[in-house]
Amino acid sequence: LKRVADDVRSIPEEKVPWFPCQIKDLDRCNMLITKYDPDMDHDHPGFSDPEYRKRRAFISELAFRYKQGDPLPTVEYTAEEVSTWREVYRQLRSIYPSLACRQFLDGLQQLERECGYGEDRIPQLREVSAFLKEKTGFQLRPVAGLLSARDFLNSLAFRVFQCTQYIRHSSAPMHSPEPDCCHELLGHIPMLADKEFAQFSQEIGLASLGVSDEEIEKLSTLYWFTVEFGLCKQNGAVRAYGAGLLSSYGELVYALSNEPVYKPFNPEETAVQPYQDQTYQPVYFVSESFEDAKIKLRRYSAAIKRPFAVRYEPFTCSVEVLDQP
Ligand code: NLE
Ligand code: FE2
Repeated sequence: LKRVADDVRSIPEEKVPWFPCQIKDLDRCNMLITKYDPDMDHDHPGFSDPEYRKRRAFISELAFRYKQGDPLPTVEYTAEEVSTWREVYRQLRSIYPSLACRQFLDGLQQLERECGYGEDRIPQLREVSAFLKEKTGFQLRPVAGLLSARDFLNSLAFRVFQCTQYIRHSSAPMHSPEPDCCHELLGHIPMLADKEFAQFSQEIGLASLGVSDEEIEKLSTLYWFTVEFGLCKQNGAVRAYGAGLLSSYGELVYALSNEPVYKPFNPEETAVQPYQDQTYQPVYFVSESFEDAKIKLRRYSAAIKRPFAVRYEPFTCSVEVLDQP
């Protein structure tokens, strides 16, 4: 039996939080967490740089105005921004071959060959989105900053990746506490070009639709220690697959040194591990393989209880809500 989201919301004994059912509903998934942005956070390297804050406000405006289906905005990056990108790209590129997982290296090579990735210019979201669409069906949507976990995860259900477009402050190229285009373009995009990873990302998204705040908190903690900061074994060595590591020279080197604590990845334990979002992680979870992390996280997501089931309908890019059989 088919139901639409509005019916589900009125099931009397279960209060189901609103969730997007059509791709255009993502226009409502825009709740920002502003605690780390340069206007709010006194420790942000851009806090006392009015030029930087003005630039951020300008780029934010492009994201606020964006509606699903609009062409993605292009940004003409300044020479200073390009030079920050160059520094980040050059440093990271030199250590990827020995520290990044195979799937990441494959994706990055394709982006360098087919999508103009390199140190001389910052790729535009528009061209990257077109590239991903062909590889895995993922598309990008501009976002003004760090999004709430629910809105971010819900978007993945539609193979939409919400992507920041500003760049980190030039004084701190090696680590940023908030996402920026270096983090998205270098950390996330190469992984999203992998078919299996894309499928797995969408499944996490589908699992997040309409679940309680407690479940969102656990799911986003798992996301944090895997998709953002995950390590895996590959040919006997530990490698990074998490985007937060792959976009931060400082933390990538740190995570693969013998300083931090490693724990084996286990969703039940990982989901309740307190995490650090201001500086390097005190603990990293290592999976036996990249595939192992994927299977375990997928199993965890699939087991989250809901009074209904969802099915993604690719022809209309919409989610069907079904009675739990
Ligand atoms: N620490 C990451 C970086 O420097 O690129 C960003 C993490 C965003 C969750
Ligand atoms: Fe991220």
